[in-house]
Amino acid sequence: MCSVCGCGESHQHDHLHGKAHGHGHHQHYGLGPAGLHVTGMSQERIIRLEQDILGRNDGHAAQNRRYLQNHGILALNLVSSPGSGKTTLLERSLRHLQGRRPLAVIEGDQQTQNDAERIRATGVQAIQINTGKGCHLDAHMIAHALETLALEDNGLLFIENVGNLVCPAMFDLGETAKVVILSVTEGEDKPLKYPDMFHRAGLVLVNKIDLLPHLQFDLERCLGYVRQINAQAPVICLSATSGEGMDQWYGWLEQQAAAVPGAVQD
Ligand SMILES: Nc1nc2c(ncn2[C@@H]2O[C@H](COP(=O)(O)OP(=O)(O)OP(=O)(O)O)[C@@H](O)[C@H]2O)c(=O)[nH]1
Ligand SMILES: [Mg+2]
Repeated sequence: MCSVCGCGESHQHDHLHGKAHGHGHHQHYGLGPAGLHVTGMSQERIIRLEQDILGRNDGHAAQNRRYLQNHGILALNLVSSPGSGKTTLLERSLRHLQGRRPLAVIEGDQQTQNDAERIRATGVQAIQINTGKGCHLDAHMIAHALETLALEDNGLLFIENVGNLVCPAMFDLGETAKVVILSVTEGEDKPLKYPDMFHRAGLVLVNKIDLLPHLQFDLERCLGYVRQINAQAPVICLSATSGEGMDQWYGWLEQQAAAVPGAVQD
């Protein structure tokens, strides 16, 4: 009996060294201490590298968090797979929020400035960060963007992360909360397939509900899967194009903004 994964085999050794083991047609490479496999690298070395990279990132994230707190800024990190509707949601939200508080957006994509241009068209300032081959924003990138933005005190900062449900989960940016967006065209089981991301959500938005009549998407089943991974995060179902459910999202934003202590006066 393997004490690591609890199956009837005797392959603890494989887990400890990060090798896959198979039950029939299933091979799992994530059962070692590092939780992942890199060919030619020991589990211990992967862990050391990860601690080094994430440790540096966390240092920058702590500095960002201090800066944002000192300026009374609510910062939300929007994460999802590509095309779930992050920018569409932001365009509509920014038009609604304009004039209520200072606003700014940091856009993350591997290439193009498309999303920053879409945001600027609403009249809100936006910085585009292109990550090249990188698959996520990190806290150091955000620190530079914060310097350039110089968002006014007590403002609201949206960070649209690179569309990817995996890597952005690992990198704290110093944000107040992660907002995970799942659109109904992606299938109900995404919370189970990408649990790290859903586990870290402060809020889950289920977008594109206007499409439900055209899809075989079991909303209740999806909400059950979200609960299974994260029982605390509130869930709001909405459509960024039809506007249904947007009032609940604005209500959540108001609540979060009210909970941020005001800027520190010097
Ligand atoms: N029907 C419907 N379509 C939507 C909704 N929200 C976004 N879309 C469409 O989904 C597509 C992708 O939207 P984007 O806002 O660019 O998605 P994104 O998450 O910002 O995409 P990336 O930045 O590339 O990851 C566009 O064609 C949008 O018009 C929605 O609520 N309903
Ligand atoms: Mg986008």
